[in-house]
Amino acid sequence: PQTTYRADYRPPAFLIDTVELDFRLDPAATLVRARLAFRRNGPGPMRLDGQGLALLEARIDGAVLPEARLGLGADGSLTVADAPDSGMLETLVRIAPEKNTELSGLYTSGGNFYTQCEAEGFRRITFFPDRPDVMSRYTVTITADRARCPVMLSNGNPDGSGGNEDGTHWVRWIDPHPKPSYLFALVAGDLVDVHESFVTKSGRQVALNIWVRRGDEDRCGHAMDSLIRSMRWDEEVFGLEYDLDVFNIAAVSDFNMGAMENKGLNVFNTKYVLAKPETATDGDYQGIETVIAHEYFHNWTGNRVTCRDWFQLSLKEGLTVFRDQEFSADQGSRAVKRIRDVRGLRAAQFPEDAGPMAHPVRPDSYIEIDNFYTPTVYQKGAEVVRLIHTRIGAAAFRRGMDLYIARCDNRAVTIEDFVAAMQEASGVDLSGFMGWYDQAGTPELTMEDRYEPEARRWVLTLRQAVPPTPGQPDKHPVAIPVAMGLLDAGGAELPTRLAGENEAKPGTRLLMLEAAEQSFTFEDVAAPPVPSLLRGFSAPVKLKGVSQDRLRFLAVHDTDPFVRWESGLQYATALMLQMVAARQRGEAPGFDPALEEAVRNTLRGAEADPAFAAEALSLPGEGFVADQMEVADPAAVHAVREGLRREIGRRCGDVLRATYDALAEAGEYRVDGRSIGRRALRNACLAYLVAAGETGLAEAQYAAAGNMTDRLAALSLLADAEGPAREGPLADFHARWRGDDLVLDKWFSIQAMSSRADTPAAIRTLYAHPDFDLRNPNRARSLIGAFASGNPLHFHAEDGEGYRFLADAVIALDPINGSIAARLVGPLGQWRRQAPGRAALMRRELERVLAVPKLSKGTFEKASKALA
Ligand code: BAL
Ligand code: ZN
Repeated sequence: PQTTYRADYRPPAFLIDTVELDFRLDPAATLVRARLAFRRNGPGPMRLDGQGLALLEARIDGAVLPEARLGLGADGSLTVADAPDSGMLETLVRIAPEKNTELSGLYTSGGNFYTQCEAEGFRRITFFPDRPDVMSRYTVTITADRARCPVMLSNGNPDGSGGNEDGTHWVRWIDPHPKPSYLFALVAGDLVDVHESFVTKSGRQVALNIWVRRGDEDRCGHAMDSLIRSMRWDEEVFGLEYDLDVFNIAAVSDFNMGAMENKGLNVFNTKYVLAKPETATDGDYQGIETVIAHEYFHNWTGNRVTCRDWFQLSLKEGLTVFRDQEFSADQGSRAVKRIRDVRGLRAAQFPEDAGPMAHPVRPDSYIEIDNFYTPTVYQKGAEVVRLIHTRIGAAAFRRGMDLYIARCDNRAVTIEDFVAAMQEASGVDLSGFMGWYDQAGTPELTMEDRYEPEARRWVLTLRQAVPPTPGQPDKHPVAIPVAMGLLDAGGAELPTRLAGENEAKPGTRLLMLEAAEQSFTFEDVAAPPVPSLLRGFSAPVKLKGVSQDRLRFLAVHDTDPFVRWESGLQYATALMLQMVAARQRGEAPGFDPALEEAVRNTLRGAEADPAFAAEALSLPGEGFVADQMEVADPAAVHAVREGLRREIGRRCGDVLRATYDALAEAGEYRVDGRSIGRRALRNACLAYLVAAGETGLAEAQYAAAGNMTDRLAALSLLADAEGPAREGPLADFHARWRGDDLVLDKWFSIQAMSSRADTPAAIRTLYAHPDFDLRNPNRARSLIGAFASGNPLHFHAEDGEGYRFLADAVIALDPINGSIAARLVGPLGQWRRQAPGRAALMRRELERVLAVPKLSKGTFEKASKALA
């Protein structure tokens, strides 16, 4: 397959100013007539992307194009010879939505029609220069059987509808805003809507609709509420107002991504729309709020201002993730939100940055762009936007956003355009931040300090190094903002004065590390201080050189909640690594009493912020601990972590039980931050108590639970148990929810992640279960993805059965949906960090995948790069 390089970018030969699309919907044979008003923009032939389209007719300015002027490429594209410099190109094509299992382009799900066009799905609908720098105004007319498709939606505002004598009807939609083809959408079928209205800050009325299958109407309240809060927040924080008369959201259960920001018609995975307390966990509720906000915020950062080419993907995704993170932080506890985001970054992005698919936030090349919707482009991209925000401050950032939008509205631009706007608005030189966009790898930040008592001076030395990554052996220093403060021996925050400054500053201050090594000298320091670095995780780096003593101190005393949490996590991680090493030497791992003290301390202060306490109580994950090892040992890490959980549960049983009992839900179920925090803390206590042998408590909670959060928390603990304590609740859960896809996904995932010895065999049984459906991406992820990414113990089973299962599943899925298969194959790429025996088994499975004839280019790219 062909590689596309960023350096090869050329402007399009032709622009398309207006697009008129006429759809005659039929699951087996949909007809699409397109009228494109084109004009020359640069040198080159008229080449239109296309994939799997049956061309029935082609005309320019009304004249039929003879076959001799039409070149159909092996990739499905269409080249028109001797095209004039401007005119109207008209094509008629036939497609078969019901045969489209890739779920890219126009497809059917449950008898309804949906589209997914990002990144390159529009070419599966009609011939078009399917690239984001071709922005056009669309008019869309849809005709379909009235009974089958009472509802027919597209982008923009409705512009008329009518009936035909043959039992069909039509609707027309006009989108007044120019947009790239990846933002086109069509939804049609038998859907019902939940509606509200919203008045923008300038007084414009907007109709808000969420379209779902009949019967799901009672599960849209949280999504609608989140949408309204997002719209208000974007007006208040960024001054950005919605720009159409309607905002439609359609939910579909077969969907490759989480959701899609199509202009005026967002299409959502049902997972990020539907929720009621009996079926959705607190995590689901939070996911809905985040994704609804994210897609809505794209209306300006992505849609009105879009990307010039797909290498700039983080221009819209990093910025929009930053915006949704800020929105969620403003809805509840900023500190807890930051902790969760950093946890997510470390669980997914740091390993990617250290693995075979490591790529810069702005990649240099790709084979399949779908493979670059990654934690690096999204989450690290958001961190880079946050670095700029931290460096220039909120007020300058807002001015920068105003300038960016004013200057780039209705244009397809680059990351340079964004950084230039921030630089101009702030007056700060941001050139040192470009390395964050162009270099892969997680920088390592090492600290060293010395105290000079006679001079009352404290000197901090910071060094940075970015490890080599595939294709990038040599790295340059980047700009790293280090938010920091100093504590005295009693834990009080000290004012700080750097050499050369006239006055001491109170609280947190920002140091800018711009070279490979820099020292910072602090004056008037009466005694050796304890430094608190990277407050709020001010940069996505790995901090080294902080002693265990200091971590213990900071975990209790720091004024910054993030550093308190982080210090506890790093302390526990170092401890677990020592225990793993002891175990590998055949020694008893022992128990550090500081952990018991930390748990008791956390529970004593838990009432003030239960969500924070729940975070502080969670031990580092198995994946995170294994990632810190030169050669991972998943079984040893699992054994050490389980042993610690058991020991903490045993030693702290009294306070854990008291907290568990005190937090019992009283009154009505609520999903506000405090209630969510209380449930999280209670379930964290339950997990320790069950680890110490109190399985009955989980059984009782499962049976009595009035909401999915508590029910699932109990069930996931019981899934590791033996005998009827496990089988009864699992069977009950299945019987109760077998008609509900989203809940049934949880049933599959819980079993896929079980640590029981029979899990590898159980996975095969679940794969053959009548409720398992490889064609449904959520279901495929719920079993295959949950196992390979969420069960390191069994995925890395000594005999290679976990790897074999994953490869079998990828090979079966690839011809159905290559995009999802490519996503799932990823964990096999971790072989370099495994012991030689496991590494060889993983490589063998990658080779088996690569040997499959007609492998999708996405899976080929992932598997071949993993082996390289
Ligand atoms: N643009 C793809 C889905 C999302 O990031 O919003
Ligand atoms: Zn996005």
